[in-house]
Amino acid sequence: MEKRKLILNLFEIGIIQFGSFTLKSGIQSPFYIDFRRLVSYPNLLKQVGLELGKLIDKSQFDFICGVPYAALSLSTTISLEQNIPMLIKRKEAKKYGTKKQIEGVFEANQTCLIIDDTITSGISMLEVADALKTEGLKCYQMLSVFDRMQGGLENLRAKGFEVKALFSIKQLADVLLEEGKIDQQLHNKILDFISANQVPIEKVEAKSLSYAEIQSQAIHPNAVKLLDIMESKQTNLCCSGDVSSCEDLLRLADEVGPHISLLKTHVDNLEQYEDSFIETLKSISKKHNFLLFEDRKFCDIGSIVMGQFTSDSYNISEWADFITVHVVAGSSSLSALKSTNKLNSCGLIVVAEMSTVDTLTDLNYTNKAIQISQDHKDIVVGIVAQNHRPKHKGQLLFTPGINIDIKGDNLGQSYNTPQVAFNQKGTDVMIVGRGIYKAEKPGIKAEEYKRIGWKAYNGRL
Ligand code: S5P
Repeated sequence: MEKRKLILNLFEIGIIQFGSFTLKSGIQSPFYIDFRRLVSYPNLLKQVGLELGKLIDKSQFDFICGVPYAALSLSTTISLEQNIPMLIKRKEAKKYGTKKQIEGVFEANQTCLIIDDTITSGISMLEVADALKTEGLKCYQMLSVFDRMQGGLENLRAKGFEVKALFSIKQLADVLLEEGKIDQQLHNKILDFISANQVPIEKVEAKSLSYAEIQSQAIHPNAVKLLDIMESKQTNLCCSGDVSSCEDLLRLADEVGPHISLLKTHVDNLEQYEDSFIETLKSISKKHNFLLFEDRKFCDIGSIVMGQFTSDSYNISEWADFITVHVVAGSSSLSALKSTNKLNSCGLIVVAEMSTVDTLTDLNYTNKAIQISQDHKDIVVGIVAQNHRPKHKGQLLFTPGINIDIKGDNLGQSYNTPQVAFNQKGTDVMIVGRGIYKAEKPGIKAEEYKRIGWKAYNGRL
């Protein structure tokens, strides 16, 4: 079938629609492409499969794999038509059993072509490529029906993939204009939208995995536990309870408890600290189902951090689900903490980059801290950082310096909004202190942060 005819047929069945559509990112788009409708038109599905098939050379790969769900029917069509074995990427990784992300019969080092219906930023295809790589497969080529011309094709090529698309939004708009299906004004609006909404490679790199995907690769039991809580309570909020007395902290914990997944403490800042305080805090954490994160930022030589972690005065190793560590002393301090045998019940969070305006954590330091975190992936659940994600896919990014009302505190702290943190920097967990505990009603404020944070996380997927 001629390409022009194919475009007109796709337009007729409503796969290409014009109007005002709100995209997942919140942006208004003058057009919408929905290939999921194609399964209701088997003849047309077959035609699209045939046209895509003309763009591939099956001697160059062993399998094809469609990006779920919309491209599954396309890959099946091509697979049947050309007798090419198929693989299926699970949308949600299995929680139990093999934890396998790719279904099908394959061996390490075999190659796979990835198929999608639409390229926007390139992120979805990259995620499938990552999942294939994790299973030992190789991927060099990608194919899509449609390119929205928003930079995705270039992003994927910049990452070294050979990418082809059957047609672009410009070709589609040109055909529909020539055939009188849209007018010149709409044609201009489409092209203006494309040039104003390019997705740069930096945004693609900041894009992080879904919580389910992180959980499927998480190693430490507390990371798995935390992600379970986040999903079940629908909150990625860590409240930093930096109040000065135990009494105030217990009150705060009870108020914000229903809205948080984690409570962060600085117990050495608390007046009137008594051992019984921790017992009460633990019971509040059980009641509201959140975990405890002591932000002690251990940073000395191995023999000292071991003592600080296990000493009687705060007994941190006995109650904290997570602790922060600096790696300024090198990876040996992490090995020392591990040798206490207390890290099965407590995960480490490495401070890789700080939020202060004059921080000394430059790129060189941050990269080394991320590398050390990866090297210790059995005990490190994630990193604290602003602009960098952990290397290991099962580790989380925790980001402090979040406030929806102010930009800084005149003491060096600088703030971002949750939207910036989740959508531009790929944050997984936001840490909010004064934004919540200084509010008149911390419980209500925490609920507001919870709602904004969850929405922002969903916007990045
Ligand atoms: O870089 C950092 C790392 C941390 S852990 N910047 C930070 O602000 N923090 C902590 O996050 C800090 O110790 C404080 O407990 C919290 C931020 O509090 P806020 O009141 O500024 O939201």
